[in-house]
Amino acid sequence: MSFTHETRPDEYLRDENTLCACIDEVVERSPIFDVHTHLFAPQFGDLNLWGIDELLTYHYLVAELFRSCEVSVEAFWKMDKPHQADLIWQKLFVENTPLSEAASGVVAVLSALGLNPRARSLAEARAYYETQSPYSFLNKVLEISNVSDVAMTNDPLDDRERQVWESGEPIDNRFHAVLRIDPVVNGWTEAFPKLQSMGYKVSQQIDGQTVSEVRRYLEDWIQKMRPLYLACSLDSSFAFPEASDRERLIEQAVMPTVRDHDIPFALMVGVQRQVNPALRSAGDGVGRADVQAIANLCRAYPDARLMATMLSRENQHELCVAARKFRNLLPFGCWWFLNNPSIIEEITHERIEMLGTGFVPQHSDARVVDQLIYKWRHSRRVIGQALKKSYLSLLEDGRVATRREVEADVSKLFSGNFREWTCLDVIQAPLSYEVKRSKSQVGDSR
Ligand code: RAT
Ligand code: ZN
Repeated sequence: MSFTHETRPDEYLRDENTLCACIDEVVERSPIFDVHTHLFAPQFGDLNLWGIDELLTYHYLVAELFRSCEVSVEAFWKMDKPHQADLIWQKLFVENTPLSEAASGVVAVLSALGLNPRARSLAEARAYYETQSPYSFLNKVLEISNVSDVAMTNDPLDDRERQVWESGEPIDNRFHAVLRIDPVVNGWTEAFPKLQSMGYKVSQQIDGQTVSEVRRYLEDWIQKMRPLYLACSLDSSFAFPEASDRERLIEQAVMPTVRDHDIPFALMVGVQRQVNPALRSAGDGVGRADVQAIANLCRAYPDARLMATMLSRENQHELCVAARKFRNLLPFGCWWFLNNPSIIEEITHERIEMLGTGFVPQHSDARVVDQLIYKWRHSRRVIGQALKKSYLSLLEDGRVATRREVEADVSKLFSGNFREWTCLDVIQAPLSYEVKRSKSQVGDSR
């Protein structure tokens, strides 16, 4: 008699081998909700990046190129994308062994697609991609990586993106909007003329009218995009409270809006933007930040749901401690420079030890569809390792776990915690959305 997943009786995992085999299997077949990416649904046309040239010109690899050859940064930026990709392939994959995380990731993608990762040129890969179409390729990648849902990063101030939202074209429902507010919060001087051109009566000075108008902007785009959450990256100097435009905007516009709409606010803290501007998108760095700023926000807004990821490895333990103190804080992901297997395993284990399963272990940060394949293959593997360590120590301590428990825990980590945090089913239903919106009045103070 064969059992389906639902009808199979539960099973005690009494010894190390059975336990580890079960964790491997469950981790492998549990679908992922990828909570932070820079991917776009195919409806966004050219913003939907995929294919060998995009894969190889990923800014993580661009940064590595300049350490592996003498080409000048200026000469590189003058090349067109296929030539940049050829150069990166030659230097990082043909002349060197692709051992770094970003480089070995490309190898994993090529192998998964049946392409030769030792090829001397990109001819075979280019010929393969020529035969693919955006939709069927996307479907293939989502299937290989077992990713069910993808959160995008959406900026209404981007003209190309705004057009798609304004066209009202339905978006592939595996993709979910996330309203990114970096330009407003971090670059008000450049952002306010843009908001003015969109009809918002804002001024450079963050006065009462400007605050109301920023709230109107956020409300309009919450209506249009139905985002899962609002997100902002913050540099390592981020403090709360502080005397700054950034603080005024967060306190007077962002927090009242997320509270009224009952939408989480995700803080991504610890970047040092453009430490080497010549490298453009590859020129950002990392700095240790102050977790107190996040704790202060959690304390000031106990009814807001906050998510946080921090870029510095040194901040991870303090972030776990903050999450133990504030139930309105959900740590998520091993962000960017932390998205390396050795670090993901360490951080995941640390989080399990301090938070049980109350966190979101990883997001891919993929910019190119194909990257889902390697980013999730690598992350799944090490999240599985971290889980095995914890389950084995539980076994040693005298508690035998069951298969259902493993399934439930993995499901929380891979999608359930995030779905619950974002009230996914509620927030995406237009009716309840209207109800929430009616609570919201521009100009409310906290
Ligand atoms: O990881 C990245 O690709 C970075 O360039 C950033 O985009 C970062 O993830 C961010 O969202 O700001
Ligand atoms: Zn990102």
